[in-house]
Amino acid sequence: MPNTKVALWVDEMAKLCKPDKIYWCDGSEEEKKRLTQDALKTGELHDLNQEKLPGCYLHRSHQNDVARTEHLTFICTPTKDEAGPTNNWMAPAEAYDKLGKIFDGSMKGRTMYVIPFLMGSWGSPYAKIGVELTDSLYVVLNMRILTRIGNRVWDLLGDSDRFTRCLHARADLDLSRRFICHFPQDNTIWSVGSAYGGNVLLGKKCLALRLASYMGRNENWMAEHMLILGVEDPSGKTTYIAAAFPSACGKTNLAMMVPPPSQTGYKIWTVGDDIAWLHIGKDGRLWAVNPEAGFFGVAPGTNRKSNPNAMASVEKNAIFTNVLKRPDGTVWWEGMDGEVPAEGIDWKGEKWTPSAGTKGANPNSRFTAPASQCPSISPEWENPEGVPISAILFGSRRTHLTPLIYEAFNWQHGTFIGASMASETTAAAQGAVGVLRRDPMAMLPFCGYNMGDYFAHWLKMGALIKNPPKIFCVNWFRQDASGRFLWPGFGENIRVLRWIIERTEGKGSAAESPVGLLPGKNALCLDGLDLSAKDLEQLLDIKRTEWQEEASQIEKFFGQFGDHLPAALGEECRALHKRLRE
Ligand code: GTP
Ligand code: SPV
Ligand code: MN
Repeated sequence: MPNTKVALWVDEMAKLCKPDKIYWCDGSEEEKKRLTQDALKTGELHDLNQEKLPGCYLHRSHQNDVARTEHLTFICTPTKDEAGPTNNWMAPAEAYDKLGKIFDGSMKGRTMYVIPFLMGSWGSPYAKIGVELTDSLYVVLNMRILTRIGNRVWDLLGDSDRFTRCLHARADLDLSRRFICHFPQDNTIWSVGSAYGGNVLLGKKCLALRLASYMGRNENWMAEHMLILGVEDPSGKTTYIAAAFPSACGKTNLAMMVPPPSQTGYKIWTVGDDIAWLHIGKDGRLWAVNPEAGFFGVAPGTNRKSNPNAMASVEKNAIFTNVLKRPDGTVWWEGMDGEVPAEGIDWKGEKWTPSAGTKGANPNSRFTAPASQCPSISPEWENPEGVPISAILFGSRRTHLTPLIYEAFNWQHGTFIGASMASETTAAAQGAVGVLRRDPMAMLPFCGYNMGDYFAHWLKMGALIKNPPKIFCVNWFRQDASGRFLWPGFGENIRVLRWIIERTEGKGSAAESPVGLLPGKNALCLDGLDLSAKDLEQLLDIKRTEWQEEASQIEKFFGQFGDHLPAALGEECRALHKRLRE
């Protein structure tokens, strides 16, 4: 049973939102069936072919509400300085007042659902409790998949008030009245005016990254936008890697990758595909847990060849958001296997044919699926202590400049590489696509405090960890002059992971370059791969003049952090400049 602190808060929020009814979710299977039927009635879910896709449903969001809205996302700390130059900031009192007016009466005629949820596995010392209040059944049904919900959470909470207070209302979905506000000091999140993904599934980006990064800073751990995977080698040894790539830049794909037949004996185990909480374990090393229980993955481009494990994960009990519905009640998106359907109902709910010249599925259409359904899910994925991390990867989408793979000289240099990352923007957030922007550690939209202090926290963690993981930078997206990807990517990325693992074992040859350590001659296993010598050369090429420009851009980017920028990062930037001139 919820304790009095929960009851008082729910009561207070209900007085504000004025729902007709309050419903306390218990997490049972019977409840899931009932709420699914309710969502079919309200139109929040559409039925699919239950024979071909058992337990699967389709959701269409409002057309102005198809991705995270970063310009409407705020960190509400007492001072602007605490939020830092890369976050939008609003004073807490102003935010409570402004959003309070929008929440006021927003649930009239509706039901407020109370969702007790856990981020992290049952029994994990690192798990965190949240309670989300929402008037969206879509949110309830997604949170059931992405987090661990139900009465067990009340038992875990006991009479404590250590839970994140998450309030969400769809309100009128008007962009001018949409706000996603975080109050780190109050352990509170208020989100209004949206009903899509990361804006409203408050356990995910809002709690597990923005608030958790703030908690981690105070408690010596890290919350990162990282996948976690294990690579099993032919001898049966498994090495764990965590990797930060910006949104829609390949985390889910890498986490579930299937090595090609030529790489016999290698297998990838999926621990997580989006978020990692990293703690110093009893042995002093860095360990990672996945706080989520499911995937909210990008649909377009997912097919049996690029990601068979994701395809298998969504065969049942999945929610599809903004994909195309075929006449036979199955789903389709651009880049799926097989023929393009001759007709269907597109993500907007309109009749569609290939000749329409529009997309059948929204570019940021997604699937929500339980992680337990993934064939490559690691036997360790719910281990309360997590898995020990041997390497950290930073990856971004850069058609030019950054090589396929290079290694940092040490933790401080690796922190610099992460802090200076840039990537071309994707459809995962509202706004222009393909524009290069700095996205430190893939955390630009998700850091809950001043990013300069966040860099300092990274440096501090490096000093606290015994044998810190080696840090690498990867880029699957480099193109030649004609716009062709130089690297085949997907399953073939195992070849890069093999070199990375060798390096963590003190093996594998490396050649020094001004930006970091590149694979030595023949150090990458390219057996059975149709890659020309010229393409390989381009993939690992460091163009000094372009890198000098890059170093200047980094310096400029760092400048905005003022006193908050750790001196070590300024030094790394100067050292890069110097190495490039030599
Ligand atoms: P979020 O869920 O938004 O955080 O994204 P994610 O990082 O999990 O992205 P995801 O794995 O879904 O990547 C989606 C996009 O990256 C698709 O367009 C893929 O085709 C593309 N992609 C993934 N891996 C590769 C690769 O190795 N090479 C190339 N060229 N594209 C890739
Ligand atoms: C991302 O944008 O990085 C996602 C999807 O993982 S969302 O949950 O909408 O933030
Ligand atoms: Mn993500």
